[in-house]
Amino acid sequence: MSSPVSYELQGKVGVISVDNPPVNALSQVVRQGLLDAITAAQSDASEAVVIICEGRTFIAGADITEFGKPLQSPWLPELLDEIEASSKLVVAAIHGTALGGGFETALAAHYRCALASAKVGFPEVKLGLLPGAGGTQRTPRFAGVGASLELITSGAPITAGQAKQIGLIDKIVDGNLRTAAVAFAAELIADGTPIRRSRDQSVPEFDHSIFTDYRASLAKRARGQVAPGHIVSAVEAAATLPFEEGMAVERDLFMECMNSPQSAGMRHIFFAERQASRIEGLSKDTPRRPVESVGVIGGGTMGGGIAMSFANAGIPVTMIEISDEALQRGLSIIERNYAGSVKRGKLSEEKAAACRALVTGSTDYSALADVDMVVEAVFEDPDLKKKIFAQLDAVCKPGAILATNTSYQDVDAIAAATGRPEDVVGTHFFSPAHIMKLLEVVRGEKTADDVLSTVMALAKKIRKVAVVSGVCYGFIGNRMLRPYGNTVQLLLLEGASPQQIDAAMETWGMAMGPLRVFDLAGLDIGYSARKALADDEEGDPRTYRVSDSLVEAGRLGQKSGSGFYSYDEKRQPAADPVVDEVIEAAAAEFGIERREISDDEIVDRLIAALVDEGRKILDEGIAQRSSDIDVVYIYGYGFPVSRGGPMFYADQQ
Ligand code: 3H9
Repeated sequence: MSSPVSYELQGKVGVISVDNPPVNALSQVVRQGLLDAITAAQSDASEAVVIICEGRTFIAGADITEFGKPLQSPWLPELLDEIEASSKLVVAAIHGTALGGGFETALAAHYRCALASAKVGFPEVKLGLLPGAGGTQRTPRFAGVGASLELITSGAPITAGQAKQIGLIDKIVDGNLRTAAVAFAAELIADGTPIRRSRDQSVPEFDHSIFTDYRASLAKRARGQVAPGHIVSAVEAAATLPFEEGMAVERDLFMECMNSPQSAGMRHIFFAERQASRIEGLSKDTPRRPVESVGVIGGGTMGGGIAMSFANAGIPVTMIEISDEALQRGLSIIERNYAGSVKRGKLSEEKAAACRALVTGSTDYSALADVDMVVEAVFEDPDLKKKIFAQLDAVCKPGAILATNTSYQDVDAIAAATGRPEDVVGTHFFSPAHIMKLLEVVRGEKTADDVLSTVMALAKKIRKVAVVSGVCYGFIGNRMLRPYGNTVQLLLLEGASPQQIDAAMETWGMAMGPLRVFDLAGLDIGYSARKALADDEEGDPRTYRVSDSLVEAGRLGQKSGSGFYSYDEKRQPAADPVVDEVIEAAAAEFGIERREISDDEIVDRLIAALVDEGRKILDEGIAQRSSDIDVVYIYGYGFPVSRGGPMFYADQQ
């Protein structure tokens, strides 16, 4: 097998080229190839060496598929030491994304040039890791402590221009990268520029309190995660110890993270997210329909967020509402949201204006005659939805994709209201739709393959993580929420308080405890849904008596100022003795003797409720694979990514 790394002389410059698609990850053969090439360069006619990559990107990091397996030589830190020790001046030439071990390779080179379009960074923290090949030691020597802590703890890449400003890139080049990099290397030799090894640089002055401050803020921002704190310790070692000793500290901390269940969970999600886009029985080259314009029906919170998701990706949207007044209200919510993003510095004024301009409105369905796709986002009334789909069938052009944003309803029944059920699909967004990453794509019995394949590709374009679900009440996520909610109600009756349940789940890692979630969503929603069911379908009264009593007392959740908690004007929750009385009365009604319940029992029973339903969902073929369920819970329900999702967590236990 030929090596993915080639080496050739171009005049006085030796060019090492990595070609390991898709992202030039540093698998063992690449590391070996780099080692062979840099070794060869030491004794040939070259005066300098350029490291460059073929394909769409510079090295995007260590090969994550090798993690958790026995180490194979050469080990990346050793290879990078060899590169840094080179007696010939080494230049890294960056395009695409130089990430993690990829950027560490560039930092081991003596100089770095990059195309302006390139980005660099350390996403390791998102895998529960820290840079383990000198990144925490070399970065502060060029960029200083503050910028390094920001770059490495955030995991967010920066542009080549920003990297140049903080000293991580030496030159921004344009045109052909190889030509420019070879010219840069030749220029450095001609100027007699000395070899600059990071290990010989000293870390610029810093204030020691920065480490304490970072630790304190990360304890809040990255609650319960090990890697961010370890990153601070590794950077502190870089700033206070000689290079070799700092490297040893980094190595120990890296190995600790690598062997942690947190990193295993986060690595699982990295691959699960990519796996989720694969649809069983559908080949990669299933044709796709063009989607260059979209209609959204309904200008409420959901419709507005969906419209923004498309507009943010440059896709024009026509929003339909029943009256001019409702339309104006919908459009002004969008306006406000964009203004808020500008104010928070998330979006430039120009970009916000451009996105906003892509959303227009109408009260007439005929405005949808030419759109490529429509997403219906009206409230959960099955008859209304069917009526809307019959109307869409009448006005939309042939081949338009007709999607419903229902959270629960039968997509097949909605599709049957049209004469083209093959064009109908579910696209279940999560609120706020312009922010939440999850999109459940509901495959109806008759949904055409090209419709499904189009929607999955479109999801990526609008920066959502899409998971395919079959048709059932609540699809994957909301269906699992039902037994979870039922168990919460039982725990209340048996002796736990709302505060205890929420605290136990939040300490365990959930973004928000279940009772606060219920209050946020509105207790009346489940109440009305249940009241619409026949008596024998309502289920075990122990699983809803407390909530129902609260609704009947006018406590609908945050929106009415009280639910399981009382809320002040800033929507801060406070325990309320009235709720305890409601719970105690319900427990007495069912003859349940309340007892002390441990936090562990709360967590175990609630997670088991999710997992049991998840297993049924798998058995019924509603989810394609167990990791898809994990992706749904991580991206849609605030499940802690460091636990890898409910199904992964259960497998680990
Ligand atoms: C590290 O470097 C540790 C070191 O500090 C220390 C070591 C001692 N490995 O995302 P895409 C696959 S930790 C293996 O769809 P995009 C991916 O699974 C690493 N495989 O493309 C997918 O496979 P498939 C730090 C990888 O264009 C395919 O490539 N680096 C890796 O949307 C395409 O991926 C990172 O965390 C990898 N490192 O985005 C960077 N990366 O087609 C992780 C990707 O079979 N990668 N694959 O599903 C990314 O963020 C994105 O892939 C990237 C491209 C932005 C590069």
